[in-house]
Amino acid sequence: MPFRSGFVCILGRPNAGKSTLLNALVGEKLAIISRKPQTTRNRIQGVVHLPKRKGRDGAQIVLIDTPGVHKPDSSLGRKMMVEVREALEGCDLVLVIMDAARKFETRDQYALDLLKQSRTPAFLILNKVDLIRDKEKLLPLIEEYRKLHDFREVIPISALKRDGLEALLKKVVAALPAGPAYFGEDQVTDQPARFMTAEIIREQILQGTEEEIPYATTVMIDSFEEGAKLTRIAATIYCERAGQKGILVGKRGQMLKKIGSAARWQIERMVGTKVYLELYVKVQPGWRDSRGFVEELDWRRQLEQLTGRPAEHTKQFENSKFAAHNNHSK
Ligand SMILES: Nc1nc2c(ncn2[C@@H]2O[C@H](COP(=O)(O)OP(=O)(O)OP(=O)(O)O)[C@@H](O)[C@H]2O)c(=O)[nH]1
Ligand SMILES: [Mg+2]
Repeated sequence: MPFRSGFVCILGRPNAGKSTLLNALVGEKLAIISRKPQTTRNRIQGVVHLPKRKGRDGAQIVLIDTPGVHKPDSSLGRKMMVEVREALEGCDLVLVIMDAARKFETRDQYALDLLKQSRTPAFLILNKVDLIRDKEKLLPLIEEYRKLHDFREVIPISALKRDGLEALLKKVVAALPAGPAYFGEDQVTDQPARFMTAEIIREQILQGTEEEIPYATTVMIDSFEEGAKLTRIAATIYCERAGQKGILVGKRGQMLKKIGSAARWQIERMVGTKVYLELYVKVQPGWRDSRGFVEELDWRRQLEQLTGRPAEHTKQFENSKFAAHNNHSK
């Protein structure tokens, strides 16, 4: 059998476990996770390398994690939904992730509507089955979903416990066309360290704060200087109101210190050097509703500004289908 490859979009409502699945399949933490819905704001690419082994053909799966499908009520939300649509365009297979521990709701229909518009073959992935003691209970749910869409496969998994992932990978590979390896063995994502750093900081905010703050916050990297032994990073956390800034900074700066040191530890593991991290907090009233500000947050756009070249022309996209994929979606 020939080598197989393709682009596989992970689609579903907020909190279904899309990013947990991406990380579990790639085997590295590429996307941040939280208990709060609408954690992921950009599409995130992760490459699963499956070299040829005895009894198995070689394959490469390019997964694209996406923001949770929802009805947007801000510029940020609308941009998130654009990211979902761009990820869907030109992909070979869609993995629709549903939370098996919840009943089907009208809100779940949005993801199915997008799927129907894309006309791409799809698998239904019922996630979080570790929460269901009586697996028989899955059967009526599967029936219900089957009536709503013609899924090629229905696969129950637990992304968190890594249950059912081998079976899932096998079926994904079988559904992909013959094709080349688009990415080198050592490449797992297109996301530069600079932007993963912003996400790591945002994850600490999501985990450490409550109510409006996680949603009203964003992180921008002001400078990122890599040295052989030390990486110097300055980043600004934007929030919408003075009261939020007060909480983010905390008494005598305690909160900001906590966010900084937890993030620094993870950034050091990623870049492989010591990290000097400077954090600032700024109030940017109503940034979520500012189209201009939201556009500036887009790391692909920031990369273009930093390099003076369109993102798809950076080294890692050369000769790849992803470049075509990106051009296509503009
Ligand atoms: N019990 C259980 N929890 C899970 C499983 N997969 C994910 N979770 C939890 O569900 C929550 C949401 O997970 P994420 O991976 O961030 O979900 P997401 O779909 O990427 O969410 P958004 O980015 O907000 O759209 C986290 O608390 C995860 O730990 C699973 O298989 N079992
Ligand atoms: Mg996510």
